[in-house]
Amino acid sequence: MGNHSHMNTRLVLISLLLVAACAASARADGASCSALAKKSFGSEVKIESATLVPAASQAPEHCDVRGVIAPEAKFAVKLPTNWNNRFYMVGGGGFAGQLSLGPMNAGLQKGYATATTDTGHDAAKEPLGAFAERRADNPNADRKKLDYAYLAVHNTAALAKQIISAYYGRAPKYSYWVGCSTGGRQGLMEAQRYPEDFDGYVIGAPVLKISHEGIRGIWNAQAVSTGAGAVSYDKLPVLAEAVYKKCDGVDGLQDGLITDPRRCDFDPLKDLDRCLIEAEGRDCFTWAQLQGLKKVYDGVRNSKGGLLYPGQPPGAEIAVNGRSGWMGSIGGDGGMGLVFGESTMRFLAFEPQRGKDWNWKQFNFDTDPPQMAAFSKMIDAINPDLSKVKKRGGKIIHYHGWADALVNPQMSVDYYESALKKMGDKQTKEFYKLYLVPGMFHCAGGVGCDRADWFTPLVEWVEKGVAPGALNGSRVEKGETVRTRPLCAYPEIARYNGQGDINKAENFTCATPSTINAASDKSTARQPRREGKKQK
Ligand SMILES: [Ca+2]
Repeated sequence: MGNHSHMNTRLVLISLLLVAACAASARADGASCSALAKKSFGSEVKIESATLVPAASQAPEHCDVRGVIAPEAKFAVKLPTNWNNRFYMVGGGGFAGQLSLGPMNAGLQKGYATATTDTGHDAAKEPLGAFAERRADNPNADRKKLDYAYLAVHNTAALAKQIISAYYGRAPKYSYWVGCSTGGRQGLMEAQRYPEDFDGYVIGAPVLKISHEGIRGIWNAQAVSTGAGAVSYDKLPVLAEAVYKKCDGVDGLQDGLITDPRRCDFDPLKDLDRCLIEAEGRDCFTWAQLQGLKKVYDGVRNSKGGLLYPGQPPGAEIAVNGRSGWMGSIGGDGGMGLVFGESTMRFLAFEPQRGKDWNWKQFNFDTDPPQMAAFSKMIDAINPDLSKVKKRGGKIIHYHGWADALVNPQMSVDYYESALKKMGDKQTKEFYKLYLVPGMFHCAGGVGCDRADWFTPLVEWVEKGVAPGALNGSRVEKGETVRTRPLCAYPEIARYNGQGDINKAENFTCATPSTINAASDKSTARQPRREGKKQK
């Protein structure tokens, strides 16, 4: 320190500026990028490559860092040369198992340092839940299950921040999570288990109770994908027409949208035409089909009538460009709802594992769900206590399409309600808002105003304290905006002002609806109806 005492302040300043200038220029030349590959980030981390990628249409110039966190969690961290001092991490989908490289570009283009993880396994080698299967050639099965449940996301977020600090010489000022579906669950899990990781979260259509999503996929398949109750996809237009005939106008406006499906008591036994003879006709359903559909809307129940999972809200049956919201999820061959459910039960849900020879027809709705408690505790993002997020100034924007047939939007409503109850209504809404989008399918698509910028309002909220009110939803068909509508923070809904173009947001106001007996309340309290002999 003796030498320094002889330096005058001016010299110190000049040398500091020189150091800063060198650091800035070194960043762009690729040397400091490739140097990351030689840097140690702990014994668990192996950096496989660090490459400076020139600017292209998808992304600006950035340092692309790839590697593995032991045992098998691959990651990518991308560091733009012109950094905005912020971190942006993207989530995965389904059983994950791959890097979400495409979604990183949205952040990268705005100057965010970004990260993604495959959550500890490679879906190309181990599809669906096979990564968790205990086999001689899969020694890390248990750890891979934990990594998929939550750990790999946290470890990757922590590592990404270390890499960011090493590269830029400073930590990110703000950190954001953006994900939908499994990515939504991952973000909620972070908020619940590791609230220190992020300042803001965009949580889309989260598979927050993934254990029970599996149960419901099997339930729906047993109801309408097999046996006498099977409903083929070509019957969905008839179903959709009946649903919208009954439910569209309940909100007071015939606009092709069901504002709140909980307010429409659609009942297949009353609202669909039964075939006169027990042979299926084009526009009618057999008694067995009606009963199967009733089960889908009523929800998953055990033999005593206890509700295990809420029923599908009406509205997702409708088709866009010939594709019904139910296709790939409910009806037909059971789609992903069934495939995911069965794989979950084979390899993740039970101890001991049921294994690859188990099939979905064997699921027992009385004895199996209680045996899934340990799995649920590990993987479901259902802890309503987010007070640590609030305490550190964190903010959450959560959205879900009301016409989502793959992940039931009622789960988002139930979780949000549980958070309001746990932390207080006003206190919760100060940092956490839920937006339900009428007519929107899983994450996007459908008949509603599904185009919305969820991220910019989140940043405004986190960094400037500007709380989001109604957000701007729009519907685009063939490149043209054909409808705009305010997306309202729950429990508010968009109400028509009574005059003006129903396709223009300006003619709607967010308003608090009168209290309803929510479908979930109703169904938890209600005993199953006796599905008797005669049709009403
Ligand atoms: Ca309507």
